[in-house]
Amino acid sequence: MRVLLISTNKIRVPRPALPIGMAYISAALKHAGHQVDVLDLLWESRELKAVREKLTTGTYDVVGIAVRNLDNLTFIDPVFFGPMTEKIVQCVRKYTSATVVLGGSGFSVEPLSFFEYAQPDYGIAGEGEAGIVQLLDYLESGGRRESISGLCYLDDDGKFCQNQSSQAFDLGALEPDRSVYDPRYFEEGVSAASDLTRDHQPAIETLQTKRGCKLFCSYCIIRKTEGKGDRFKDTLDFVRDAYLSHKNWYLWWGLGGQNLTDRSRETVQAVADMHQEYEYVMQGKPRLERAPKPVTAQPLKLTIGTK
Ligand code: B12
Ligand code: SF4
Repeated sequence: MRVLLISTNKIRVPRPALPIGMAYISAALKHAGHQVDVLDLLWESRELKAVREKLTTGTYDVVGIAVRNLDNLTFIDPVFFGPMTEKIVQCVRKYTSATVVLGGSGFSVEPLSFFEYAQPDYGIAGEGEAGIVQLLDYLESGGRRESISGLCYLDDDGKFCQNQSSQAFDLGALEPDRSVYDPRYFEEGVSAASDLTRDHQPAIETLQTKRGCKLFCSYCIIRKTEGKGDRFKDTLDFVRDAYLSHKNWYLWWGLGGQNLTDRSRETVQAVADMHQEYEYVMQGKPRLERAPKPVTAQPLKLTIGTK
């Protein structure tokens, strides 16, 4: 099927976040044989005009809308992103007969409320790789909606339903489709200056070492976005991923306060073993700094070769 993925994230403070969720969805769709086109609204000053132009110049069976943030979580200047998503859904309906699917961490935090607000055909709550492919299979060939991972939909009586997310996706099975990243993300000056930022900073490449968490901190949303329990990426799969993304050689560690677990330490050690520059990471610093020297393929190839 022909799929358009739209990233709606416009936040440039403290810096723009690469649309890694969309990159994983794109990879899963392409892997399943679908055609994928993307529109990243970060680069568009007139969002609806950009959506309309995309919809009228291409033909799409499905439009997937990635909602990373529901709001900006900023007390002094709160912004809710629901209205823009709703308008995009309406725009898709006006110009095409494509099926509209919402997904993303923002959507997953409040699937019912956001579904009611934006009124898509479907939503996928939680990680989306399995669900989006199963949904397209269903749209093409029929079957049971009840078995689609994380699917949100209205049943025949108009009642909202949300399927369990299967959490069966193997993080090592797929690299994110980095072709969806606009090169402008990596230019200085792409972030917006604010009280929070001292200077302009380019985006940071995000690499996932695991999904989910085995802990249950009451305030945390990870169960909704990634699921319960730790699912680690194999160390060498991570190293390969790190190599593929090495042009922007930053790693975030302990994202959003997530624990540096023993297994994650093993992963960092694998990277550190390859590059002396990273030794200090094991001394407990929270973040890897930009490598002083470019990463070369040779040691990585050797390490991956020992798997
Ligand atoms: C890492 C992270 C950050 C890092 C980002 C670093 C970077 N280089 O990207 C930092 C610390 C900078 C950050 C900042 C912010 N973050 Co943040 N962040 C996260 C975190 C921990 C992981 C996000 C991530 O990368 N996940 C990995 C990808 C692969 O997963 P994903 O995006 O969820 O995508 C999957 C699914 O959602 C789905 N999916 C995604 N898109 C689509 C599209 C379709 C069509 C479908 C079907 C499915 C689908 O499938 C994907 C693959 O499985 C989440 C919490 C969490 N664990 O989810 C919060 C989270 C996303 N952040 C949040 C927020 C609010 C922010 C800030 C606004 C906070 C602030 N005031 O500064 C900023 C905004 C930054 C920006 N420019 O957008 C909220 C969003 C919810 C909300 N309330 O709006 C979250 C959920 C945390 C929370 N407290 O609730 N963040
Ligand atoms: S990710 Fe962090 S905050 Fe969330 S449950 Fe796990 S340990 Fe707690």
